[in-house]
Amino acid sequence: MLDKKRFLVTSALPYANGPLHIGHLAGAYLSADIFVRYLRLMDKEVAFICGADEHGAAITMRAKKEGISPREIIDKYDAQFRDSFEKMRISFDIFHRTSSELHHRTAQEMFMDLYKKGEFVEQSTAQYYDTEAEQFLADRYIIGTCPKCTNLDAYGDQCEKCGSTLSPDELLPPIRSTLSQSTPEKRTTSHWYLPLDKYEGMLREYIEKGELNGRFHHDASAWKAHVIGQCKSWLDGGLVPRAMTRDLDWGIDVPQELPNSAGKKLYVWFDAPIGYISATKQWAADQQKDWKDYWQSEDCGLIHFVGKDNIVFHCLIFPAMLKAHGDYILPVNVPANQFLNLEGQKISTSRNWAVWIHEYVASYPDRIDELRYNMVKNMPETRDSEFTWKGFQESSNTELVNNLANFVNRVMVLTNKYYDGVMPKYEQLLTFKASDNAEDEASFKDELELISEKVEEYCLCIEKYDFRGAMKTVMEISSLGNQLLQFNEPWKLIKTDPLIVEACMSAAVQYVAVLSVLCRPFLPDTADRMRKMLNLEPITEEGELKELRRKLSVFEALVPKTHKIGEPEHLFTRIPDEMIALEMEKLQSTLDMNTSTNLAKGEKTAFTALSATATYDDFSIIDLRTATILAAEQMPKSDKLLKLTVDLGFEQRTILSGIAKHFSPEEIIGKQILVLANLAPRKMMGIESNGMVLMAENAEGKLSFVSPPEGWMNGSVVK
Ligand code: B3M
Ligand code: ZN
Repeated sequence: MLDKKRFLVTSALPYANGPLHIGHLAGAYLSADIFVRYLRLMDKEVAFICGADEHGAAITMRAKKEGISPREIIDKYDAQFRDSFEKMRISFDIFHRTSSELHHRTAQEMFMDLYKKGEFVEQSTAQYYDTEAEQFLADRYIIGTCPKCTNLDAYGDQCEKCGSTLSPDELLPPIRSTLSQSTPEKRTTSHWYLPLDKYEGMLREYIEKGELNGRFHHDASAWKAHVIGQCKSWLDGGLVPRAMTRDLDWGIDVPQELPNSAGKKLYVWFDAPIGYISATKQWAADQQKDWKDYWQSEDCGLIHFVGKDNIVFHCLIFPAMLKAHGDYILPVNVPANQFLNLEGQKISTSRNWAVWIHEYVASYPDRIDELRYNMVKNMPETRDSEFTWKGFQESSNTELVNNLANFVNRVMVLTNKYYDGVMPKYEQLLTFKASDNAEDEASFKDELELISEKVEEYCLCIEKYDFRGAMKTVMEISSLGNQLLQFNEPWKLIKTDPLIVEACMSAAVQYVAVLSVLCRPFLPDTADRMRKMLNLEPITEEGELKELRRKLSVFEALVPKTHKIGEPEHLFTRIPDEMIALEMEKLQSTLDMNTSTNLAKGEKTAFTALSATATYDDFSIIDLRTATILAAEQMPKSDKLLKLTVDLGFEQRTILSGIAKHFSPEEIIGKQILVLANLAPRKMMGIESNGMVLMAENAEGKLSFVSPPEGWMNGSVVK
């Protein structure tokens, strides 16, 4: 796999229209970072490229919503991205911006090159036009029904429910404009189209066989099945010409020398992937390198890390653009990830259902590796996966604290105690047999061989983009280390069999040295701290893994004889229950807020669009009842939740409600309320909540109970 001299690794350019969340991280950034750090450890030349995607309707929509200019929006999020990525230790070689002059020029040049080669077809078509807002509608501004999953709120470019990439003409009615909520009409406009149909044969060969111009290009069997599957289904559906320009006022101008270019901008999906090229140009200029060694040389392997909603752009459309140009290499792999869900629901920016990276790094600056570890554990490598705070706590505490940190700490403590921190003789390790007669008893040399095998397994996993698998082998090595200590019990043998202890501890220190290298791509801070404890050179990611493998293969000591290690410290501390409770509470108040916002739509229609249409059947499964609050108390350790005892007429229930900031327990006892009575039970902070209290929220965020008239019988059906 690593048969290229150089690698150009990209992570999807995030839209500068909102903060990053854990789904982004698990999808395209952490995976790429792990891979790139691995390449560097294997002594490969690599450029790790990213930047902010600062054009397109996503930006203008956000600016409109916040009442500020697109420029202010992109500056705000560009700065936030840089900070979040740096704190999460995502090691880009450059994080660039598509608003930069260099990028505008690069994208326009690419457009002109294709234009001059006659690669575009100019076509007049009827497109959606909002007569109230008096403008053509960007794909994002058009909402209609998804042809694939019947979601009524699919965007003209994508359905967020099923992840399908769409074009506005595929949307089924009812269609509406998000600018005015009116039904748009079709008007004629002319644009430059890239005839993707022309590239269908080439793309099919490229995707299905890994061939280009009839020659081997890459190992198609190394691509993820879901990536190939999505591409095939697009190809099978037949490719059609796709417009590479738009009628917009925010974006990169279509080069003015072209006729009819006034008011036209480059399509954001034309310009964004070129952002990888312009970023590389900037980086190469800064480093005195030649960007063409990366983009226009067969010695270079181009790899795009993206989320699943970006697959077709990177596997079909961008390759068609690059091929149309002719001078560029095509990706050798696009190891896209699927979606990460959060606590049983899809992550959603608009519903604030997310763990936001900028919040996490601010709240838990010393727990970066815990998040990285959990992201890897839950990485949606081949199918959608799920992040839960409980799971986060559990795996941090059992795997990082009990296994990894515990092993490293024991080795450090014992080595310091028995040998004053000076490495026991490595030779003991190679010749010593724990027992002379028991054949099945492994020598310490065998232990080292086993570790060697694990290291090879780790490399194979990473090269297959199986990062979960690689992380697992790291934890297995740590478990083996713990078993080694447990089995040999140096604390018992130190008096009677000092030679066994010497060999055992020597092996254990080697394990820690191995772990310090293997942890580096996943847990960079932790790796640094292990090196410090071992009193070894910090890892600079210049071939250390290659060197480690060489040493292991010839049984060379990883920590030299007579080397004195440093002081023990704890690599990880336990995640306390309070942290989990706090985070769950945050999510709960989002849930409450969303529910009350939906119910208070009457107050908010001036600001918020109505939710998707509910059918009669949708409504009929909702069971709303009148009820009375019998008792209320503040939940311990929570400033948001009240624990209510509610009389529903036919039974009493416990309901946890996130209203503590709005009401004191005393003032609401005796209140008559409406309850969503058939809501699935939900356990929070150890207590099961059975139902939800309905609240109306006004435009200022103030809450009010929704109550039946006084004296109304509890348990009455609301319909
Ligand atoms: N900004 C879409 C996204 O953030 C888009 C990726 C561009 S990669 C060239 O999902
Ligand atoms: Zn859909």
